[in-house]
Amino acid sequence: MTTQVTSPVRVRATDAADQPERTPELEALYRTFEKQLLIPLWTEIGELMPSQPSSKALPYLWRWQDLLPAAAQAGELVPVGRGGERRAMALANPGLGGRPFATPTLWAAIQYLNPGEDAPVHRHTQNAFRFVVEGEGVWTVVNGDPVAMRRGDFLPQAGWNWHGHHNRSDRAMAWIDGLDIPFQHYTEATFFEFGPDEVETREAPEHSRSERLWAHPGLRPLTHLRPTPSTPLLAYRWEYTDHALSEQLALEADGHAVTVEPGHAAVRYTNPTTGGDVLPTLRTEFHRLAPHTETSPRQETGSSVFQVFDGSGRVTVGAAGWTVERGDLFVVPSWQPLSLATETGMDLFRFTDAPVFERLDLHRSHQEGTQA
Ligand code: GTQ
Ligand code: FE2
Repeated sequence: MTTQVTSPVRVRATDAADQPERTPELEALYRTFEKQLLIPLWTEIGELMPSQPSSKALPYLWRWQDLLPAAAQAGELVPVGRGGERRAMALANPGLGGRPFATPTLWAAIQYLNPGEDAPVHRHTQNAFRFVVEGEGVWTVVNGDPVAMRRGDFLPQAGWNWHGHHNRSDRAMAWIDGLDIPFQHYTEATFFEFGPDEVETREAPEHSRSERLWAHPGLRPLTHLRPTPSTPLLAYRWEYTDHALSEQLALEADGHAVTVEPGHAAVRYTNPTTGGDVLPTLRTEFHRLAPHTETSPRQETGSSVFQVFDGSGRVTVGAAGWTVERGDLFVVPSWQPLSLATETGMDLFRFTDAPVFERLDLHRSHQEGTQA
């Protein structure tokens, strides 16, 4: 008995320039290539080496008013516990073949925890953060340090730290998770470990130990002078982000050129030990548009996910466009021009894979009307 092994390799039919004539002899050669698992460059080059980035990911919008009820329904039907680990529902970009990936490198999910529930302790090499668009009552416990989560807070959590979440309130809470799961998946270099099933919940302090040590601008503990690749600060509180942005716009109104462009204030969350990005693979920022502001189109290599935190506006990504409001999430694929416009004013949280691209010298950006 013989087993028929079909080669997974196909020489692509292409209408690219400079292809040899498809004679019977050439077709036979291509079948020989396929049997030997060979693919010629000349049929692939257009796809593999395009003149500029052409992302498979599509611009796409998920509305909070649809996400939240679906997450709440999962809260009724799906227990959270060991094995499944998290009641998290990932945004699956329609261009990425049904994988739970928002972009080729970024994971974005809505996570939901009922009153009294624990998301069990684990650790993984994937870098993560939480961002809270509404609600409170969950403490995320990172290496035994309980960190309260409230609206507007940004909570980074570097790879390989133990973490679990506990809802100590009498109301369910939802938030978004951002991770580098897709990027790390391609690296085939990831590790994962289970910790205790229950989250340590004796303490529920207003401020985590990490904030008590690190949340003092410009002040570095003399016991911690060595730079670390990820931020040691586990919570960036809304009151500081809000104040930094309103002060930028106030300074602009006083005639100081401190904004990214007129009416557009922005801050980046940084690692206080380096001044660089909070996590080795993830960049996170917060943008505030004053009322009646329109940004000029900007394109960048690498991809982004945005969440509207407040206000409303109009988003244009390449050929796509949406009217957006609080909680809505949208994806900007590599090199697609993005512009934002608002009448009421709009606050947006953003995360990107830029640190990876910068470190590999693959980062490029272009903004209309500038040289940068
Ligand atoms: O909360 O620890 O959305 O490990 C995906 C993987 C959340 C988490 C996610 C995770 C977590
Ligand atoms: Fe996790």
